[in-house]
Amino acid sequence: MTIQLFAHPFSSYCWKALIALYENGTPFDYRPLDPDHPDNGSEWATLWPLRKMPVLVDEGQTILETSVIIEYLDGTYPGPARLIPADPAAAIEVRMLDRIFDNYVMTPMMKHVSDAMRVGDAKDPSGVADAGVMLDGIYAWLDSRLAGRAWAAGDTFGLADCAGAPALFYADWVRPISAEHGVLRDYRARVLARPSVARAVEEARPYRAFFPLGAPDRD
Ligand SMILES: N[C@@H](CCC(=O)N[C@@H](CS)C(=O)NCC(=O)O)C(=O)O
Repeated sequence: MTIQLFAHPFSSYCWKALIALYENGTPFDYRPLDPDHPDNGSEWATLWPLRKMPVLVDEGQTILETSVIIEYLDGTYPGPARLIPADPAAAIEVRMLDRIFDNYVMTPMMKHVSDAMRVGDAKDPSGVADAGVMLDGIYAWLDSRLAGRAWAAGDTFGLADCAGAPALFYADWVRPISAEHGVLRDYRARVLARPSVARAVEEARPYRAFFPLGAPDRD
């Protein structure tokens, strides 16, 4: 049975799983979550009532949460790109950076995006201000942590980069990484040029008009 991924090409967390699949050329059945495929949406809502995407289904198992999806792919369908190192000490850095990108880049980036879709009293300016402070703080930390590294956790592309690529792609749109954080800016450019990531960027391009803050004319 082929792996099925319920996803949308513009979703940052869907990119994270897609990049892992593309890295190893892992065959899968893309189940788009869009108005043209209402059956996919109904099945997805049954699989994961919280309606978070992506969701991976394989061999009767439903795998939720992108970090776990990538652990699953790496363990069950290993390819030339090992996304989590076998060495436990190296794996700690990879997993730590993965959590940092999700919690402290993706989350405050999404706060900006979700607030832009709210109207009137539902808006949360102080929450957005806090999210901006978090992004500034994590940009500075990452700029120092990534110094001298080709990829987020060292010399090898892996899980942390699958998380870092979409998080930094969109975070730089909502709160540009300043020139003083040259290491981080260079890492973002490098990771966006990786073929698996470039493919996700291209697949998302037709949806940019829907970016609620206005997509910048770059990338
Ligand atoms: N922690 C989850 C986050 C998934 C997530 O928040 N996905 C977003 C799309 S980028 C989503 O489904 N948003 C819809 C919503 O929150 O209603 C993961 O790693 O899979």
